[in-house]
Formats: sequence, structure tokens, C-alpha cells
Amino acid sequence: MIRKIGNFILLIFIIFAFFGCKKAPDLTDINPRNDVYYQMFVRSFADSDGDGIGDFNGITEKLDYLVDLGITGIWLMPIHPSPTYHGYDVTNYYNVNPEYGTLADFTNLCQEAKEKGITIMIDLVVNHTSSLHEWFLSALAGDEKYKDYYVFTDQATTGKLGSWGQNIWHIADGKKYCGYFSNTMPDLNFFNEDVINEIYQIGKYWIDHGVGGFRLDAAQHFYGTNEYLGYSVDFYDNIYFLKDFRKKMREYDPNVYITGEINLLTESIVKEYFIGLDSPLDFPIANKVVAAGASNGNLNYIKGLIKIYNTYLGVDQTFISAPFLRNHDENRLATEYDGNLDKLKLVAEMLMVLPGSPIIYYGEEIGMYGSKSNGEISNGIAIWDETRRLPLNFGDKYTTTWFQDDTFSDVVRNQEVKSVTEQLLVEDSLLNTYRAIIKLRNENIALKYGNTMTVYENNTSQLQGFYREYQYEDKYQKVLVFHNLSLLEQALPVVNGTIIYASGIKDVTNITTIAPKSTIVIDMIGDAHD
Ligand SMILES: [Ca+2]
Ligand SMILES: [Ca+2]
Repeated sequence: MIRKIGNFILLIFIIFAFFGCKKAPDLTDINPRNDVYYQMFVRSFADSDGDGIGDFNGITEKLDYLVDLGITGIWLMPIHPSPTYHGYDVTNYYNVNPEYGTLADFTNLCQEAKEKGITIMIDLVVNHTSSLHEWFLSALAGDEKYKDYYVFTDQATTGKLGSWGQNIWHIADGKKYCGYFSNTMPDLNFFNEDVINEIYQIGKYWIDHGVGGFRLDAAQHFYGTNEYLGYSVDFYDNIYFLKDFRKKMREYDPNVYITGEINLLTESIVKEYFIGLDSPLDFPIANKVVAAGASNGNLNYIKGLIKIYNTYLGVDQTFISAPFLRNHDENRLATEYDGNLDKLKLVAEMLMVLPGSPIIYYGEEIGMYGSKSNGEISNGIAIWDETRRLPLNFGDKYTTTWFQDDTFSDVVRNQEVKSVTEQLLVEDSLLNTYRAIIKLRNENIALKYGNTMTVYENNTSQLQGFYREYQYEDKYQKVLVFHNLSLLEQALPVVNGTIIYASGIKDVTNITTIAPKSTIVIDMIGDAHD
């Protein structure tokens, strides 16, 4: 009997699906800070002048690729002059890396991006400078003003280590200083008002040049463990600095968006960072999504996410989660999932239906491989994280070539990954999965806005479902999302609504089951469900 009624309701919803012809709601400026971000290593993205190194003009010329992908924000990894390939040790905060182009090229990129609805966020690396920064060189030369920009000590033995047990004290020219990450990265002194004001000035300078957001690198280490001898510091010192920084930047540009690298899985600490940041990068959520994506069943996936969101709500009712799958410091997902395309597609969908402003690490959309190397030598240089940041294969003249050493397995494996150009032509490619699910997100307010979800009543280990809803003035939408984590087809529960997405399926009118490793999104009609 129940089954019969079920079939009847199913029939109704098929009819709705057929005649519904849903029109996408008007999303004009409901909340300017809900975006889909693309984290980009400039060196590896797009080369406009044929020297093999990615550059600003290459990005500008490839903006339409990002627009078509559905991207509305770009996070540029460090753009400043630096002695390293990665740029996380800056020698001048008021200019750009000449390998990437000129300052004019950069402002042009910001302008062109803005015209296409894309905000540019830059990495701001201010926990430390390069040891070649003129401030540090002046400090070593005995300039008292700049000596106080850094953290020097006269103590012969500090007996103190950093938060992962590393030595943080180094000696140069007979002077002992703190370099939390490395001797070539001396820490700035956050107890010095001149340093704080310098950081504000740097922020304003880049807002003036068209930047719409900042990602504060190593934001949990500004007041690092055992860094300030004789001072008692804790993580609230970081949070209060971030709060002041955000306030100052907001006064200058009310729309500026501020994220920070808080590399912690403990949501009870991460939540406190919402006091100072719009979005601490959401490592707790990322961890859950990647783990569930790797599994073939997880009874507590959705419950686990909701527990984290509820923790955040305790601090900030308007928090913006910034979920992601992988970043430049982690092995890529194709490596972790051993190239399993079904898993890669599903986890892309799992990311893109979450609350907040999700971030895609460049190359994940085509399934690039990447893993940490162990210091093997290439062209006289020891290689570590380069192999997590390899060139994106566009399949055209823009493809960068700065790292092609095929004695590294990631380089070899990436030669087997279909290029952007190739994947655009294959209907069920990973890239087209990303495009489809991002499009869905951007066109549905219940997916794009809001910061909570509620659990579907009858979840199983295989089939995990949740509701998301959003109300804005007279617009209201509620969706029900199902992920089939398993390798077996699952029956689609009967619900009153219209299917608006089913993985890889164009005609969604006759669906009664959920394929293995796939997602279905249902637009609920009113509030009705059972
Ligand atoms: Ca170039
Ligand atoms: Ca520090």
C-alpha cells in the first residue's frame, strides 16, 4: 500500500519535472560574499608570452574559461617578488613578481575580472618576510627601527620549539632571530605597532589596485607558540589582530572578503577565528568531505558536517564556511583516490552543494595528480612541493612548462590526464561534472546562500541526504540532496519535488534510482515532504 501511494506521488513529481520548466531565481546581489573560488598558482596556470611561466596576462586571457566553469572569485597564491618559486617569502609587498608581469598587467587583470563578475583575492604573507627583504637586511645591519620589525633575542638558549616541534631560532650575522617556518622566513614582530600599521598600509595599497579580498597566510602563527620570549600569547592574540585588520580593511572597502589559513581540524578552535575572519579556510569540513568521498559508505557524514556548522553558529550566525577538497600543501585528490574518476566526480558534487564559498584548487577540475616529493634533485634544485603545484594542461599554447622533469611520477601521470580542451569535448568528463554542478549551485538560492543544512530523516550508510533552504524577501527555495556513496544503485526515496540535477544525466524526468557514486538534487515543492 505504501508502495502504491509512493508510486502515485512519484508519478506526480515526474509530471512536475516534465512540465515544470523551472526558471532560475533572480540572484542579483543577495549576498556579495557567497562565491565559488578558484585557487590559482600563477606560475602553473596560463602563460601568455611563451616563456613557460604562468603570468597575469595569461590569466586575463583565460578568464572566460573560469567564467564558463562558474567561478566568481580567484584566490591568487603569492604574486609578490620573492626568491622562491612559490613566493611565500616576500621581498617587496608593494610590487609584483616580474616573472608574472607588471603591476599594470595585474591591475588590468583585476579590472577585466571584475567586469566578468570575478573578484580577485590575493595571498597576503605577513607572518614573515623573506630573509632577503630590505627590512631584514637593515635589521641585520644594525638599524634599530627594523630590528624591532622582527623577533630577535639575546638569550643563548631558548629551549623552546614551535608548535610542531620544529626549531624556530636561527642565527645570521651573529644575531639570533625567530623564523617559525624556516631560517629564510624571519617572523615579523606583531607586538610592534609600526609593523601592524605597515600591514594595514599593504592591504589598502592592494585594494587601491583592484583586489577584493585577502587570504592571510599562516594566520594562526602571527603570535606563534614560544615565538615571543617573555610574553604570554595564545590564539586569541591572532584573532584580535585579524579582527582589527578586517575592521580597517572594511572601513576602506566595505565589500572586501577576508579569509585566513587556520590549519586545524578542531572546530571548537576554528570557530573562534570567525570573530576575526569572514572565513577561516574550512579544514574541518574539507577533512570530512574528502574522507566520505573516499569511502563507499558513511552513516555519519551529514551528521558530522552539521555538528561542525552548529559549532560555528555558536560564534557567528552569519558565518561563511570556505570548504575545499585539497590545497597546495596537500597531495591532490587524484593521487589520494588513485585516479578513480567516479569518486572524483562525486566528491566534486559533494563540495559544490555545501554552504559557504567553496574553493577549487586549480587542476582538481581535470583530475591532476600531485604528491609531495622527497628532495630529489631536478636541475640542481631539491624538489618538495613543486609536484603538488604542476602546470595545468590546457591543451593549447597557454600551457605552462616550467616543470616538466619526467623523472617525477606526478609529471608522468599528468601526461595521461586529459587536457582542458579534451575534457570540454567529452560530455561525462570530470571537468564537465564540475561545470554542471557549479552551474546548479549558482542558479539555486538554496544551494548558493545560507549556512546551514538539516539531515534527511532516513539516511543510510550508502545514501546520505540533507536539506538546504533559503529565504530572501519573497524568494524561497528548499532542496533535498542525496549522495549515493556506495558502489550499488539505491532506490530514490519518494519525495514531493522536482529533480533538478542527477549526475551525468541530461533528461532527469524518469529517474527512480540513484546510480552508484552519484548525486541527485530535488527542488522541494513548498515545504512538503514525507
Ligand atoms: Ca609567461
Ligand atoms: Ca609569527
